[in-house]
Amino acid sequence: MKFANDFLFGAATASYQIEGAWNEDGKGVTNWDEFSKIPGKTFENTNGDVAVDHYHRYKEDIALMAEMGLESYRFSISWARIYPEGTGKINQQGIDFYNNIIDECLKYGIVPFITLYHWDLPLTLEKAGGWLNKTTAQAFVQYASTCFKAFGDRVKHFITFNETVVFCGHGYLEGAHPPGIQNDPKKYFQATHNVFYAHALAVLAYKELNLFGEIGLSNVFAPAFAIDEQQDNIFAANHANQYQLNWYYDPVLLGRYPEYVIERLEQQGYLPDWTLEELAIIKKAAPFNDFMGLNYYQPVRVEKLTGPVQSVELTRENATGRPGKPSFDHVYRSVMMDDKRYTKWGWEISPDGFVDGLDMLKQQYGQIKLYITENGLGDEDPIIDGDVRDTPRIEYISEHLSAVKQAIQHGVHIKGYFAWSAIDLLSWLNGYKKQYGFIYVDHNDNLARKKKDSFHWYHGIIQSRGQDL
Ligand code: BGP
Repeated sequence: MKFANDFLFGAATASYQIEGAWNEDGKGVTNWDEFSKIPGKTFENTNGDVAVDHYHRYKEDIALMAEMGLESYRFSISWARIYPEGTGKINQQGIDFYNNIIDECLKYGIVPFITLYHWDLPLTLEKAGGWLNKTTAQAFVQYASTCFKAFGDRVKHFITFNETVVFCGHGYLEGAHPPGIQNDPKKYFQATHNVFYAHALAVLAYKELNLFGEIGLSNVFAPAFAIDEQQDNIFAANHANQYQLNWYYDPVLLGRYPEYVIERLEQQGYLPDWTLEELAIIKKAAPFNDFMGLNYYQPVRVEKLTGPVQSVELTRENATGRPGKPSFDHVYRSVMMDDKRYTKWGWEISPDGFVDGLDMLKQQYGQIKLYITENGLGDEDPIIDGDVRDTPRIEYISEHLSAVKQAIQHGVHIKGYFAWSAIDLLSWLNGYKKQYGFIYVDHNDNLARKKKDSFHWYHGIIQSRGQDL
């Protein structure tokens, strides 16, 4: 089977991880500009001040993407370039920058796929309460509408938010992302609700403009599976899916929150403060949401917790993907299993979990339109005689594209695949050591770009529309 001609082969990046130029051309300061400079927060105290300098090298980077045959490029807009203070006055230089990126993509026939929020929040808004403050939702709609009007003539695919579970979870439970708060479930659930509300408002605002494009949201896709057939563990997996999956998919796709979670949050006193009007907006927007973006890296293997819970020290590793932590409510924990494969950072490699998860999603939500908006291998790539030999990445993407193929054959409606990432970039907490790109960036040689083995391989896959996978 070949992938259909309208299936998009793409790759993704995010503003903070790639652009640099953190204080240039009128850009405001963001939560990440501040947070990454607190000693010990990131690996080797790396930050995005320069990142891989895409801000100045975007022409070279997009030319390479075109050479690779990329059909679509998913990138994010830094809110603080458009509104340095989050709201108020627009910074024209920010609009110009993204217009240049879009036009450069279109020059090569690359479809621009825009994420509006990939975690870099203008610091002024963070200081005013960030996602706990409902005015942030209003500010987001203003910012989003400005982007729709400025770019919507040429951009036909908008993602409102990237991975709500991550920036809220890391922000209010693990304290690993800004605002760095630990163990505060009440705040965590409140922030998620404010984000769903902002998403719904943005969807409605977009549809009012009649721009004839599509809008959706990108969620983490980490389906939970029980480690064995035991009833307790099966219960734990269902519980995990309710909190980690349905809580994030239901409001966007169905316009309501899962009853199972609501009941428990009510008992525990963690129910967000929401108004009937906000719930009505979420409901109204759901039918207008055009697609769901899935960021799949790994499934979760879960085990029911019994007896007293041993507290696990939060490390950068287990806060960012390595299994081992108990859930916030101490119902289950994620585990590593002897018969599974893992990356150097302890993330499970499971194309089968991908197919099973996609089948489960179809069962629950029907044939909704999906894009795989992230998938890829974080690795330390070997350089042999000057060439970047990233064979494990080729294997990883090959296996996962085959999984996508299988799912399509099962009737799952997937319209595109975006590898993470187009080019090596800054990993939020893991610096430059953890690489994901098809294009290597040499930090010892003025950030020179170099094509990896996977660059040529992906080119071939796109050319043949994945026929040989
Ligand atoms: C996703 C984020 C990306 C990217 C990726 C890899 O959660 O959307 O921005 O960072 O994960 O994560 P990491 O860099 O931690 O390996």
